[in-house]
Amino acid sequence: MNTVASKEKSFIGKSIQRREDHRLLTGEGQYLDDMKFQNLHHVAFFRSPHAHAEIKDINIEYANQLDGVKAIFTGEDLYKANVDCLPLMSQVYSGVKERENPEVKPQFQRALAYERVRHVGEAIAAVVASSRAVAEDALDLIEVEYEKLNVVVDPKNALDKSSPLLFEEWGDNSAVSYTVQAGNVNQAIKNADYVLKESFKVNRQSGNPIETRGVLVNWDYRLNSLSMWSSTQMPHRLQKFISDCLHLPENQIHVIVPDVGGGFGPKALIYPEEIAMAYMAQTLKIPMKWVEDRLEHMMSTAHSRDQLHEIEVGVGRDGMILGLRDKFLLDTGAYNLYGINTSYNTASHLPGPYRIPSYECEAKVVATNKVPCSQYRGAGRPEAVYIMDRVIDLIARELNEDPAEIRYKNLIHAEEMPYDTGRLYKDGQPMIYDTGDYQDCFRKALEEIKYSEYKKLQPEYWHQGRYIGLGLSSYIEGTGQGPHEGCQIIIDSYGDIVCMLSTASQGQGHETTWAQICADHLGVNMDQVRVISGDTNIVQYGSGTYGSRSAVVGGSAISLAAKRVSDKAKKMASHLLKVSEQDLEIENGRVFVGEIPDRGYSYGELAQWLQPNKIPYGMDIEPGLKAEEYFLPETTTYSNGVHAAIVEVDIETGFFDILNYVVVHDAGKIINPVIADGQTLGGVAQGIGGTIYEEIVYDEKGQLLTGTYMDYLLPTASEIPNISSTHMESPSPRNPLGVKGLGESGAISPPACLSNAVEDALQPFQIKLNKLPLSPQYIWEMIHQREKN
Ligand code: MCN
Repeated sequence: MNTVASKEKSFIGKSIQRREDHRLLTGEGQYLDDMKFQNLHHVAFFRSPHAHAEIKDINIEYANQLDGVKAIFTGEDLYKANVDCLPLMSQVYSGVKERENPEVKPQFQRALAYERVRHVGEAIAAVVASSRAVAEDALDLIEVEYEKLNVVVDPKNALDKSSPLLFEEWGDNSAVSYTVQAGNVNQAIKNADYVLKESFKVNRQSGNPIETRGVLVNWDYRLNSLSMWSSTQMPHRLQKFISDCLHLPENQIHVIVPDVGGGFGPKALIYPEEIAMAYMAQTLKIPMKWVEDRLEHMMSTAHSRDQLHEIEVGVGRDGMILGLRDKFLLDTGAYNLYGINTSYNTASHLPGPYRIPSYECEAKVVATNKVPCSQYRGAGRPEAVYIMDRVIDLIARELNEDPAEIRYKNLIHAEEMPYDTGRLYKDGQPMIYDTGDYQDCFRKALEEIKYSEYKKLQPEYWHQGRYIGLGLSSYIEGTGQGPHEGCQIIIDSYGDIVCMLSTASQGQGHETTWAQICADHLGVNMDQVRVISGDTNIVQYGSGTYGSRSAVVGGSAISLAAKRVSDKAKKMASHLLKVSEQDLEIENGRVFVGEIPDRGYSYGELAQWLQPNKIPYGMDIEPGLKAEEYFLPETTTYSNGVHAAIVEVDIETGFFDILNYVVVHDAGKIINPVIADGQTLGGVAQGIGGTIYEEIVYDEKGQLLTGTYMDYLLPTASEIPNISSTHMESPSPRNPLGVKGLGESGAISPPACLSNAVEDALQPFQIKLNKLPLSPQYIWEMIHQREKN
């Protein structure tokens, strides 16, 4: 691949191999655990064995006497030191506040639990020692006296008057509640020819990046400031949280994100351990490290999904949906970390790409004695799409129609774009889909999966005793929302270009795609651009890599910063060449007079002229060929897509194989198709895992039963079929690049698509699969229950 820019050539849109991969695949990655420090100490956390208990007493005397133990901190120490509770992650934006006025209870999560523990695995104390082994040995010597409290585990009981309360201050276990409304759903259902009522359950899942969470902290005596390396998805948010909890100025906190082995959403939260580590480093002023082990990951890193839905849908005789009412419970566990965020993603995305004139969704987020439950790739959207696309199949079944027909006729038409859904997005802005041809995308997916051919063959398969089925699912995804991300570009006198971003990468290929955008906008060779990101000292403000937003928000910030740098280069060149800036062009890293290419300067030469001692006398220009710019999207961009799968079910065992999996999606202008493919395939693989294998299970006492990979099943490569991915491109007018996000999209449709496929295969048994995961046991039981009746 030629990586030299010219007028005709653009890097954006080309399948350029990920430049970071060689480093990462040959052991040259720099992950948190690779970092070396003199006098490095190690931390282990003492965690609650109970789901709900009062802490009566903590005895650290014996643990403190162990050789190698430097210090032990308890919740009481931090409480007395005035370390504040972690703030809520997201605010309720004004539009939503005025229209839906959600009730959001305050957040009381502490860096180390004080007086009360509310889930198994909650950190109570931290040991700082010469090695992790010593720190863990010391944990065994800590004695805690508890008074056990009643627990609430089942979200269905959480709001009962008789349920124990997690926070007396709240008065009940409702963390968040609100209703999203558009149109008159009562009337729509009254007028309908058919009314469908169904319940659905979405399983609780865990994120499971290869690299677990980790934190390394050091106190810098010279700068009198704290440095923290964290595998977080949100360096600037982490900086602000530490500042808020410890009352330490933001300028005295430097957060750096090294290479990260996956985040997938759970690392887009700020955790108690990060705050505790910051406090301990500030107190002891020595470097120390904590890397979560896998059991800790399962019992202390946020879970996700875990929703129960009750829907009522009114449908006309022609199969058109007239109104849909949904009531759902999201089990947020012991602490509601992200306010309305995940539940609102579900509530606002549920109607998806379908035209639903009347819609009402009552969301209740309830607290239980489990690990906090927040976001994981898709963050509330896979749940929404699962409900909606199951509903479409169930309507088709009720009317004895083809699900593809019902889906197609209910899809929003291209001529209706921009399409106002009548709802608000969580940013408080009207939810108006920007661009996309949903029906065309759908037709393309039917073509790719050979729908008509399959339809003809299916009866024959049944005749042969084979249970083969096809499932479809169509989604939209709100991507690229604010707040700002920033980019700073600096070109030095060698012409070396550094493109610095406020976002951090966890494996999304940012080093490559940011270089593509930067090179195109500066008119340079891509290899000249070095990309640095995830460091609060290089760009002052930023939010993080989540919500498939980095390409839209960070990418656009690059284009703005590059424009300012090239404008500045032109200004300098125009002064030196004594021509107007309008007569100058930029190509291959040179600014030159359009008609006389030999008359010009390279970026490096211009950067030399922009050094403080070289700027021509009297010229009104700041030193340095550099710029820092921030981009704030006016509102969200909406990606869309269709998944189609063919499965074969073994009715003796309940297992099923995925014979074919097709994705057709539209994320606006694609920066790098091969990276977009990788993102899609990775997302689908995680979606398949969450649909078939993965489920976090608790017993009635709130004990985690799935703390290891013997109990919590993850798919391996052999369970993932070949997945084809086709891009359609409807550029968004809402950002300078025309892009929409795609990092989560692959994970959004598999639950719906595979459930529909398995149910289709099992048509002869007339069963309904309204629960996830689609484990062999569940499928087998459903078949056999049917056979018994
Ligand atoms: N891209 C593109 N063309 C577009 C949009 C995006 O080529 N039209 C490229 C981007 O330049 C970027 C990648 O695709 O390299 C993903 O971009 P984007 O959709 O903006 O998503 P983010 O970069 O913000 O990444 C977040 C998203 C989320 S929310 C989760 S969860 C997730 C995901 O990305 N976690 C991941 N993908 C992941 N991939 C890896 N390897 N590891 C994770 O933890």
